[in-house]
Amino acid sequence: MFKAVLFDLDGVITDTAEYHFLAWQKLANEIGITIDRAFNEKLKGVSREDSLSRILAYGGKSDTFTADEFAALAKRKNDNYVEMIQAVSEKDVYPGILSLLQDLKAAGIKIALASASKNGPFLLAQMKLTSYFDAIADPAKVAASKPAPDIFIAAADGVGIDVADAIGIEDAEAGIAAIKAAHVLPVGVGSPDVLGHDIAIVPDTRDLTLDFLRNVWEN
Ligand code: B16
Ligand code: MG
Repeated sequence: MFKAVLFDLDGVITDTAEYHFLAWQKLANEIGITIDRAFNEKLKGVSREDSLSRILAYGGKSDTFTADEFAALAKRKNDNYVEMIQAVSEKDVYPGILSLLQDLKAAGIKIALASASKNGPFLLAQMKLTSYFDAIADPAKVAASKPAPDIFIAAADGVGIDVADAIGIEDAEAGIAAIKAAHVLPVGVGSPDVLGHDIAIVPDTRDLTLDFLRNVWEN
């Protein structure tokens, strides 16, 4: 039986992707780049700095800004995003997630956060979920962001469980790649066309039950 579940945040626990999109779109507009929701798919699970690099490359402005200006742009996006997420509350937890966390706790299975977001601890607190988490991996402390395995390895380490005894849950292509590279068992939320046909996938977080995870583990 698995001993830990390593959760992605954005797209698995709640839908902060829309706020990320709106904040990036505002910043991109300010520097003369137009992004749409289709492009935003490529930013899911990707760190703040890597997201900005992708936006600048998309707009043909990779060499336009100095390192200081780049940092200021990333900060401007985050300030705007942080303002938006002040409104996040318990109501924003995706269906099925609270009962899964409760069932995992009751079963003695460790729970860790493996989010690329530096705002992860704040969001868990807003949703009143902090007490369910035995560890929150710090994305500022890992060498490489998703699709590298680092954040999932850090999350497993945080709860003292071997990666071979853990399940990772993700909604993004970069995140599933990170889980696989960490040698954690992946479970996807979304579509097999995006996440791959070789892993267990649920279309909706309502399907993420302890029984479902047990079945995935045993098969
Ligand atoms: P922040 P996840 C990721 O969260 C988001 O999907 C991605 O869009 C964002 O750029 C990244 O966190 C960094 O977030 O700017 O708040 O540090 O899916 O890994 O939970
Ligand atoms: Mg995600």
